[in-house]
Amino acid sequence: MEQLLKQIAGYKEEVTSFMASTPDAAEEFRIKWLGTKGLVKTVMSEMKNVPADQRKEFGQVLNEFKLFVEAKYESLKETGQGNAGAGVSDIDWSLPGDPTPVGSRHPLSIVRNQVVSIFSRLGFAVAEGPEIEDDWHNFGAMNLPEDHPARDMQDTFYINRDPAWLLRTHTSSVQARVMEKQKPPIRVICPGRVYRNETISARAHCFFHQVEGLYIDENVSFADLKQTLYFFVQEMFGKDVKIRFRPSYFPFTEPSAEMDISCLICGGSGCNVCKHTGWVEILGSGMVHPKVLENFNIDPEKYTGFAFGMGVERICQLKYRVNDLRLYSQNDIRFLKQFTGAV
Ligand code: 2NL
Repeated sequence: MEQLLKQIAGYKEEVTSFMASTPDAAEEFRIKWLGTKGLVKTVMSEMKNVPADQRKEFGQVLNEFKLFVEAKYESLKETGQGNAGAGVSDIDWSLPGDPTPVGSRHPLSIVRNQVVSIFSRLGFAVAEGPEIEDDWHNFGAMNLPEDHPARDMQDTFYINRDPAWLLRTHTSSVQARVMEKQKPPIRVICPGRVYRNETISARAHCFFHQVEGLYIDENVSFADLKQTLYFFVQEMFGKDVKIRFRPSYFPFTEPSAEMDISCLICGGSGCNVCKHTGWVEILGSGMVHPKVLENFNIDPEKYTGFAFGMGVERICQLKYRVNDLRLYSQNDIRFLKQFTGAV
């Protein structure tokens, strides 16, 4: 009896200090202690040698020992270790983790940010406005006559419920709102989405993105316009790029001019991108029409201004060789992930 109690105490110590050292340590432990030929069964079988008057007391000791071993086995199974922090599990913690895919900025956002950043270095502030506009801010204030084709249902999206409202066709409506609130000097850049009722194809979409600029102060000249846009082109496309202006017409500017840059692909010698002319068009511009200034009570005798507008898709096409406008709005991950890392 004395002998047996000592043996059980020794077993208890052994069980307590057991630590998993291999992935199947729990199973080895079970076979050694709880298996059909295990040590728990062996000590249990000693019961028959215990004198009858001590059996009750000894039975309790044995039972407690069995529960103790079973508890240890459960904890070995659960943690794979039996002792928190010690031993080994079947997870290899040294393996690298699963890669987390990194998103990328949309190419139009990248280019828009670059344009905004270049003009902000020249002192232009960013202004934004609503995409749903009224006729006055989008057309009337910009000197577009009542019968101008742009006002036609064919070209502009009017709101069905109330055709007094429309989806802005250019961001000039934002500059209109700036001129309404602010007196010269005005120097703003307006990036935003605009809408035109077009059949969608590789070359046309029913919405696109614009950046327009407006600079009004005393003595603002066409030379200022040229130098500002020349600076922009050099920052955007590099120092070797040349510019040229062609006379044009917009109702809101007079005189008006479209600006070309020397072809980035062939450097001016002629290719399909420039249709063998050596030049590609990138923006429209001009001196703000006196009627537009008058619409906002800005005296055209005292103040002059220049304005310009460019399509972000167009700039992006020239920078990144995107040859189908639809790619910008299809969200095809194979297209978008090519811009990973750009800001
Ligand atoms: C183009 C041409 C242009 C403007 C936009 C403008 C704005 C005000 C007054 C006068 Cl508030 N003009 N904007 C002027 C000339 C051209 O855009 O081809 N855009 C994509």
